[in-house]
Amino acid sequence: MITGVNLRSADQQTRLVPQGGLYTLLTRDSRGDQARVIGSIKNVLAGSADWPRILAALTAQSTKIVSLTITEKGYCHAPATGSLDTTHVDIRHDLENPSTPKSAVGVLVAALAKRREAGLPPFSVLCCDNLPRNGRLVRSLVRDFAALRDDKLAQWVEHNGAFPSTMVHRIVPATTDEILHRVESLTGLKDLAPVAHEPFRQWVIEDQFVDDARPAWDRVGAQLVGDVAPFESMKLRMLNAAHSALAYLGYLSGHETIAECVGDPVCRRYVEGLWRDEIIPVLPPPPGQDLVDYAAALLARFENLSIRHRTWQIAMDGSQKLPQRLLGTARERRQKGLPIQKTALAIAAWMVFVGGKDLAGQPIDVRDPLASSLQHRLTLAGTEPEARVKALLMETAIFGDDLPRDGEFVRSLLAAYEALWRGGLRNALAGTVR
Ligand code: CS2
Repeated sequence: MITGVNLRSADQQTRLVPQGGLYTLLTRDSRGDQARVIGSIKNVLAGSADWPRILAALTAQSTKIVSLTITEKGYCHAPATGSLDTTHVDIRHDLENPSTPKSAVGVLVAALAKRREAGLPPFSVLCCDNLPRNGRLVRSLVRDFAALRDDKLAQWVEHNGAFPSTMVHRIVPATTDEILHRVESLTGLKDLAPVAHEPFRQWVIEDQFVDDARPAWDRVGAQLVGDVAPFESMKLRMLNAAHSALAYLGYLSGHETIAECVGDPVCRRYVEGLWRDEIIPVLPPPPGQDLVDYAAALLARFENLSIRHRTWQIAMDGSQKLPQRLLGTARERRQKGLPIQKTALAIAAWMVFVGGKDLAGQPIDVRDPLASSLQHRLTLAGTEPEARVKALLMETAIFGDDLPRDGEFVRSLLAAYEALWRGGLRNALAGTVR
């Protein structure tokens, strides 16, 4: 039995509960759309109003797994280092009010503490977000938060808990009215919570659960492996890196969707070059995987016109995404003395984007947990490209301590930013694929 929980908003609960938890999956590609009703969710709880019932569900003996899909920013960590952000307003709240937590980490720790008191084993925590070594990351966040409350609790979690890493891979754009109408016309049913997605799917899971308790996911296509890391780096540095690069460069080019970006020959050649020249040469593939084939398959998936995946949607929360998607590649290339021109152009496009105005001076709706800090740095920096780039590089939660001190990294970024700012986007893109 699956209980859905949303800590932030009651929106999904309002949609799903009257439907008995049923929702439609809409698989879309050039062959057409296919609808299938899913009946796995039995209940949906939301926000602080439901907290007693959320806690009861989390501390039930029958609860074996708590999976998390809360996006990168839901973890309240510093993206560059992975450490718990103890200055985060929700974490501060939860440390002061441990029995009525707001953050996911605070909720997990409150429930684990109760399970320990009740003599129950912990649940396994299954992180399904796009973060590097996501299980290990959540383990350390939970342990560090627990240690701020009670050392014994932290040790108990460390010894008894399980935090398998996972890699979830399927392109799923946000639901729009067009999707609601399409589902209704296909099924004759008014579904307020459908999910549209591409046909491709991949779920790689580290097989490490408390008391080995997990559903037989391997029987329905999941890959249960000893080490997820190579799969996850490949996905983050190939698919997600290309997504973010195209999101910023595409948005600034006036492209609304990823399919439009790869339909534009200049953007397409840029992303092919980014994979071929900069990412693949420093990425060890999982056993048996050819990265050139992988890139070709990604490009074909990006071309899917029925998946209207907006550049603006992917551009959101860049501060939480850049480190694992683009900066890891940049760092490794710099350590090897290799050029980073194309990677730098994507980072520079992010720098323009978070400035809140496109290259024609039109306002951009920037959504990012660090937006106000970034904006403040830019306001102090003024209008000169060099000052703006250097100001943004001071955001160590994104760039760490090392990259801002790497002269060649800074020079490459400056060159890319200037190329965008002074020469315009088309010239800058064309300049990297010559
Ligand atoms: C995207 C991802 O929104 C984004 O940042 O890059 O959601 C991407 O579609 C998924 O990771 C694909 O599995």
